Amino acid sequence: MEERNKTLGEFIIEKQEDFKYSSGELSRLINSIRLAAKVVNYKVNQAGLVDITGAFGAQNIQGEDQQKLDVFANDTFMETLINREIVCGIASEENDDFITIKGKDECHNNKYVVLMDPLDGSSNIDVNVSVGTIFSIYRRVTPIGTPVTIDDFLQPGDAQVAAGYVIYGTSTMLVYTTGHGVNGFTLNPAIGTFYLSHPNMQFPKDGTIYSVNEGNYVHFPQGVKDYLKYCQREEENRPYTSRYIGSLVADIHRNMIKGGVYLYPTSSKAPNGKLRLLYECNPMAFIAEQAGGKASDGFGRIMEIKPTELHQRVPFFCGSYNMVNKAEEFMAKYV
Ligand code: AHM
Ligand code: MG
Repeated sequence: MEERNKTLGEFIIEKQEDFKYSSGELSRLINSIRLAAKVVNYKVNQAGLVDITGAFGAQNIQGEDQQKLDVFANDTFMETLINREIVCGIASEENDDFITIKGKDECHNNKYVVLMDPLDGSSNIDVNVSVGTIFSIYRRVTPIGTPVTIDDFLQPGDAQVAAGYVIYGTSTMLVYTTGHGVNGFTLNPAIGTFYLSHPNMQFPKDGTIYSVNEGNYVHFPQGVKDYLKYCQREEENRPYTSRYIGSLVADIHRNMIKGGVYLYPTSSKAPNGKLRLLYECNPMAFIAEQAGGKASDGFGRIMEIKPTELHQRVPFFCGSYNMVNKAEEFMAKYV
């Protein structure tokens, strides 16, 4: 028989013993995410055919206009996780507050909470550019059998049990880690199955790509300005190449494969940066570190930050290890 790649389902079963708490709950949870990802993928692919592009007509908690697909993706992930009674709580970038899920017999007996950005990069939807879903999974810290509280969600990234993203790109991939490396699975749309296509993904230690919204240059801190000038200087393997899609998932995914650094620093317009610690930065940081890369707020590890609020923003420097180090060196000059 011709050998074929493992499916994601097969991989999850095989790896179950790697999971810290191997009751199978985490495996079922990742399976639910896989299912929701396929539903969202189907919808994303219909953009242009049915009326799903454009604004929904409401704003989220951060005052950003919600897109129809933002709302669809949020509902799909929420419904899937709620219906399968697989988690005890969910927090989403699109919702003001976390929700509590009572689960089987209304006993609050599930162990995990999920934090997610259901459709990241939504400004790209209408122009047929890659978007993504980002998720982060923690074990609850409050006792089983009680409703979740905010403490279950405000955990540092280091406490993550699993994290990952789905990229709806030229092909659709699900990439995730449970703290044992990073693996990527590509969806075969004809049969609706994810196959292991990128085993043990690794950030090259060095790279030649920098990804930043350079339109904000004048608003950046001096350390970032100096680092960008360093990237552009004609020396050694520089100038680097500038590549910025404006979809975090796609920019990080490319840089993980090719070698590069992604920056969303503070600016005079956004004094805490733009990206959300819990929904975007922590899961991407977990992936980056598990793939041999690095994630920082410019001065220290993202995953050591103790969150104080659900929708907290943080500056984000993420990518090839040596490149993030170099950016930090420039930042340190202005402390
Ligand atoms: P979103 O969650 O509202 O989609 O915003 C996050 C996105 C990231 O995917 C992307 O890297 C960044 O915002 C782009 O922001 P900007 O347009 O300011 O460069
Ligand atoms: Mg986002």
